Amino acid sequence: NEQESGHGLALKTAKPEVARPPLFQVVLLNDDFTPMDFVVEVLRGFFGLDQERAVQVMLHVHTRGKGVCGVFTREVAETKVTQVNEYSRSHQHPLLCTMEKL
Ligand code: TYC
Repeated sequence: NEQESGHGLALKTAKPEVARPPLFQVVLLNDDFTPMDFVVEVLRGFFGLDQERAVQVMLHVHTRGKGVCGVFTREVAETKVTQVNEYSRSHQHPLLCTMEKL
């Protein structure tokens, strides 16, 4: 960002540099009770996955214990986590959604 301007003095120039915000994975955790169809509906409805990708992610969570729903900036990730957990609770399911900094 320093530039030589002929008289030997370095001047700060205005290179349009923008900081990339920290990113967060939104993660679903497995449990023994939430129906598979409900998890697929959550992945479609809150994360915009198509049926095939939603089933893949749900089965990954089911077999591996957790799985990534998407990657977002902090505010968007926090909103997804809150909305998914409230939605699951309102349907009496224990499904847990969390976030992890990348
Ligand atoms: N393990 C659940 C079942 O057998 C299905 C499930 C998948 C639950 C993913 C939660 O995040 C989850 N019905």
